[in-house]
Amino acid sequence: MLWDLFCRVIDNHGDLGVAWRLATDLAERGERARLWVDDASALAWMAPEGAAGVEVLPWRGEGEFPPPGEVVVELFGCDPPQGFVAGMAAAARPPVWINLEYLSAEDYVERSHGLPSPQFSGAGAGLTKHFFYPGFTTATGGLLRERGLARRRAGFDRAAWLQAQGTSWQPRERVVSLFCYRRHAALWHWLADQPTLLLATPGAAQADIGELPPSVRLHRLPWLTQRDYDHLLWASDLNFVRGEDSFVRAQWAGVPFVWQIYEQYDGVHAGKLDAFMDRFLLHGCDAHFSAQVRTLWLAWNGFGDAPPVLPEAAPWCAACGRWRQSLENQNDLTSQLQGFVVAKR
Ligand code: TRH
Repeated sequence: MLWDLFCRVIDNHGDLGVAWRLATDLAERGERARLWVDDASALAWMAPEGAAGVEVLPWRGEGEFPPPGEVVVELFGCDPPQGFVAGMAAAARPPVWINLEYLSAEDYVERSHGLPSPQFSGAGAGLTKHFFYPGFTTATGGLLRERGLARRRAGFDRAAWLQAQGTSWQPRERVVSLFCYRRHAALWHWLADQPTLLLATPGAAQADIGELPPSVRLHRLPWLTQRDYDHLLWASDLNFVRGEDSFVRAQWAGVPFVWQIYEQYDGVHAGKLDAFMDRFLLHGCDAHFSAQVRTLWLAWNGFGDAPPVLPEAAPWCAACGRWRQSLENQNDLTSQLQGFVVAKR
């Protein structure tokens, strides 16, 4: 099938990051994807070589559009152009129209996933849009997880990859990756307890470094391709991630991670953060460990006091492994999307 994906870049890189990941996953499964995006500039580093089966097209307001494919996915309620929607309404067999929503662990996701939204006005009057919610339970649309991911991860050579990035890894050194909106002042203190190679991504992670503890070696990374960003997560013992896509990829990496949530002006991100911690810490974690993780994550997001130390590595690794396993037992998002489309057609 031909899938038209629409993406509007609001800020940061998650909108395009998710869109690109979905487009390439569809293409790898034999579908064809047209990715309409208003600002594709980040693809120059995220995916400089493009991908077979994915065509990237500029979305510049209204204008002439080709007839739609069999499926239209608007990411994060970005409203495809009216001219394109008119083409959908005029098609002999209108495409299946999906609004792929933001990821959340909150309960409403299960209730809202798959709901229809009949269109009563505008160019799409008479059509029905469907809400598709990614999520962490079987009653949601699941998470993006391309085929062969676990196999690639298992064959990954950390020392060789780090060397190729222009750094080296010394035995017994803890490797930490850092991708964030802002750093907490306590980070250097947390990392001071053992030899650490700190791999900082561009932006806030690298800004105003100041004085590092003697135990920390800093390596500044350039923007990596999306594939290499995964390698960074696999090479690390602890990942600081943010937003939506890097947060999911850290869960597939299966090692301890700290999430910085995208801040919303009305403060609703606090509830979203809590909802995820509640689910994650349910999986066989004892009270002491759960409290340690919760305090750390809250502090990293600007809520509450900083803990004096990081949680112990062993229970943290075990919790992340269990969590990954529970997610791997669920159907991935692209498979679910394909099934949903077939059922609606
Ligand atoms: O950039 P983000 O903060 O994106 C955010 C969130 O998605 C948020 O929910 C959304 O509302 C906002 O954008 C508009 O973080 P995220 O989601 O992790 O996206 C980053 C993408 O960049 C992800 O696909 C990974 C990719 N990436 C690379 O490819 N190379 C890199 O070197 C780095 C650091 C990231």
